[in-house]
This record gives sequence, C-alpha cells and structure tokens, in this order.
Amino acid sequence: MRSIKRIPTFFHEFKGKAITVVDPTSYRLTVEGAVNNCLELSLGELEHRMPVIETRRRFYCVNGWSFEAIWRGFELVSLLELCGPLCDAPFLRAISIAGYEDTSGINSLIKGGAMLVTHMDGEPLSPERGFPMRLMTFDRYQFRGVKALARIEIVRKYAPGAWVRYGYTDSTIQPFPHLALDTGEELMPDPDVLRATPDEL
Ligand SMILES: Nc1nc2c(c(=O)[nH]1)N[C@H]1C(S)=C(S)[C@@H](COP(=O)(O)O)O[C@H]1N2
Ligand SMILES: [Mo]
Repeated sequence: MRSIKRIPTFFHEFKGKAITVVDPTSYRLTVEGAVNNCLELSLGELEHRMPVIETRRRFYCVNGWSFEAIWRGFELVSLLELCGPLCDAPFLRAISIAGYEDTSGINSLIKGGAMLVTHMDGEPLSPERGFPMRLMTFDRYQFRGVKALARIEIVRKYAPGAWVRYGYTDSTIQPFPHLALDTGEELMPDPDVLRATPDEL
C-alpha cells in the first residue's frame, strides 16, 4: 500500500490533543431531526441495511492539496432512503464525535455522490482519517466532509459549520492548480468537479 509520509490531516477539534479512538463495538451513528425515521445504527447494522460501494475518487482541500484513494462505504442517498428526510428540511448537519460540524444542502450532497466512508484503500480508516466513518464530498472542498462522524441531523435552516465560521464560504472546487499528495504533482482539478453549482445556502 502507498504510504503518505505527511498527511496534512485536519482534525480541528483534536488540535494539540490526542485523537479519541472510537470503540467500534459501541459506536452508533445517530440520524435525527426532520426525518420520518430516526436511526441509531451500529456498524454491523449499517452494513446490513445499505449496499456497500467502492469508488476511486480524489478529494480536495481548500488549502490547495488533494488526495486520491479507493473509498469504500455507503452512498449517502442510501442512508437518506432509510431515514426519509421531510421535504421542508433541505439541509444536512453532520457532527463528529468531538463536535466538528458542517451543514450542507442535501441536494448538492446527493448530486456530488456524497458517501459515508469506512475504508480507504481496502483498510478501515485510521483514527487520523476519521475512524469509524466519515462523510465525504467529492465535488466540494472537504471541509464539508466530517470525519469521525457521530450524528446527522436533517434541518430546516442552514447554520455555519466549524470552518465556515472562520471565513470559508463557497465550497465549490475552484479552477486552480493544487498539490496532489499521492503523486507529488501540481494538477488542475478534474474537470468533472468544476461543474458543481455554487452552494445552495
Ligand atoms: N471531524 C473533522 N472532520 C474534518 C475536519 C476536521 O477538522 N474535523 N477537517 C476537514 C478538512 S478541512 C479536510 S481537508 C479533511 C482532511 O481529511 P484527511 O485528514 O483525511 O486528510 O477532513 C475534513 N473533515
Ligand atoms: Mo481542508
């Protein structure tokens, strides 16, 4: 397996502290808010109730780097089918085990093929990469994707997330070169990801 020497891993809530390592047997993903069915699912239940998919995608950080890997997990749309968001609640708020959060438009997440990722390159995510599960967006900057995901709330109102409060606004990927950490090259973003519509906030 490739090893990336320096992961510029962004784990805002654990800055200067040891990362909490989640016990996979007691882990539950909670889904609540404006939904037909509230959910509280273990990792086994998640796997039992949703198809597992795998995809090779590049993710982009707003700070000018990107990283491609094979991601395994579930399509967000499968989870939405299980919980049934109410039609007057267009936003999804994702919250990590230690409180990092971000809110996105549900439609933009679906359009971009957002995933709940459990594995990277065939291995369970490391704690640094968001064990046991992370939300990932591929046509948005990754500050929209919450690592070590604990809770999803379907909400009626947008509320700025952790990085948005520091001034990040539009999360659509911009047509500038970035450093691909996996190959060491300076690359332009994949044309596919440049077609995303601006955030619907
Ligand atoms: N819980 C949590 N998730 C997070 C962040 C964070 O600080 N905390 N940072 C985001 C940002 S800005 C990026 S670029 C990616 C970094 O993912 P990586 O550590 O796998 O490189 O995680 C995203 N998800
Ligand atoms: Mo980022």
